[in-house]
Amino acid sequence: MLMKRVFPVFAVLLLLLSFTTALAQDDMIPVRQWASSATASSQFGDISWAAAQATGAPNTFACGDIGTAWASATSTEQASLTVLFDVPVFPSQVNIHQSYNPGAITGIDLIVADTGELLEVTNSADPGGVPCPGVLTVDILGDTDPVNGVVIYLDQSKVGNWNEIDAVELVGDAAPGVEVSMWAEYAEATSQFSNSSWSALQAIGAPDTFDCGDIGTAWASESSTGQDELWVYFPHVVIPTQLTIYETYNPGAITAVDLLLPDGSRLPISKSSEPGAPCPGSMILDIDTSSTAIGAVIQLDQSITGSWNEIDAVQMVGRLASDGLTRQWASGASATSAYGDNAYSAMQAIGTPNVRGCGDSPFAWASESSTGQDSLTVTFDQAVVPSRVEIFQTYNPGSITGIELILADGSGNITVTDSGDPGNVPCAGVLVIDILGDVEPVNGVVIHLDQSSIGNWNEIDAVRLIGTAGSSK
Ligand SMILES: [Ca+2]
Ligand SMILES: [Ca+2]
Ligand SMILES: [Ca+2]
Repeated sequence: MLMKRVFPVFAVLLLLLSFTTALAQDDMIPVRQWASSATASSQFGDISWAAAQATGAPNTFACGDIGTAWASATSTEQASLTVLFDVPVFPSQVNIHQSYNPGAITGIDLIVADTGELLEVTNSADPGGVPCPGVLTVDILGDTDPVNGVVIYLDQSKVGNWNEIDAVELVGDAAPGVEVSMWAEYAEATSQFSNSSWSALQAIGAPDTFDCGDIGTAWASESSTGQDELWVYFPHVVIPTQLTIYETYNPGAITAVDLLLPDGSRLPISKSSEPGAPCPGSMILDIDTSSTAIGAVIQLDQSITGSWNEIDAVQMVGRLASDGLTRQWASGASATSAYGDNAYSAMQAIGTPNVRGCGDSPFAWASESSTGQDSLTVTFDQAVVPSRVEIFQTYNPGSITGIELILADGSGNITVTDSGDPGNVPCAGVLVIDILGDVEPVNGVVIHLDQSSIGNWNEIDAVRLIGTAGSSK
């Protein structure tokens, strides 16, 4: 990763406000989260249109009968979709992203984390008029116990066709110290066997490799006997208590595991060499630390096993904490041009990284012309006093000429001086722009590119904004 420090130019206004909100956050930690697991009364397929297609950030950016959203078995049935979340919260809002025939939702229940009790949310039926694709927002009024799930009820006879659901977001406040169990949300590795099967991103999310074998839904390094590292990142900062590594081929090569701390440093976990595990099997590390963590680095020496030690998934359990920073992936996007309306559209820069290596991918934004001057604008749900912008590039990095920050109060943009790509970001790789100095709260970034300088598409897979909460939510 490249650390680029830049010195933006602007006035100082926000010190007092950011200080006040930092104090208020000592009590509760604001959390926005996408569903991490899902089940349904029925589903159209085991992979496409399965309930699991409603987990994670939105990834269906056109209105249509598209398999990256959940659909019930038949088109006009009464159905329910149950989604669960990593962090129990005092809820304030549920956002239901629909990608086909909105209008069938008759109401929602919330699931109480401790008891599993269902709480009916009154007046939560779709009132009509939600665009497609579009979001049904249900504001939760009144106090509840912490909840970690939502049940969505549909009567599709109302719309006469499938009402497909792409993603569900739960917004609320969490108590510090509450136990969180979570899967990696993105991953990178010192090498990967290919840009699709066996890529590092095959190690994110819940396990999806259920047999012992050389199977492409797990990460594998380039060389079968190589020394490699797999870096995994989680969606929430915790004081970790346990790390579980799901191995699906030749366990035995893990020589050490480090925690990744929020400041980017590494902290070794004691007794983290591989004792050997069944295959498929779990290597479970109990962790005793007072440090906060947001990721882990798994080190392997496959000369020990003489063959690939493949890793399917990594889970971290811990107590929710906050280092005062809010980390957000883009939730909205537009561009001066795009190569496609869905594939390659600006929307493909929303959410967590989902391009599995360096290459021309429809899951990243690409401009219409391979040599054009273009800009990509991404927006975020929460305004923050920015400390860092990370631009995940998956094809021909090098053409970014600079960025602007969009002020949350609508008063304009701030040009970040000297924020162009210095030309040594790897592919795939991240351009990191540290924002120094005091800035008013921002909720968007404009990225300018001049692709004539490289003569090919500079594709952007994802954008993350890191900062301190700069306004009340
Ligand atoms: Ca989806
Ligand atoms: Ca996997
Ligand atoms: Ca993407």
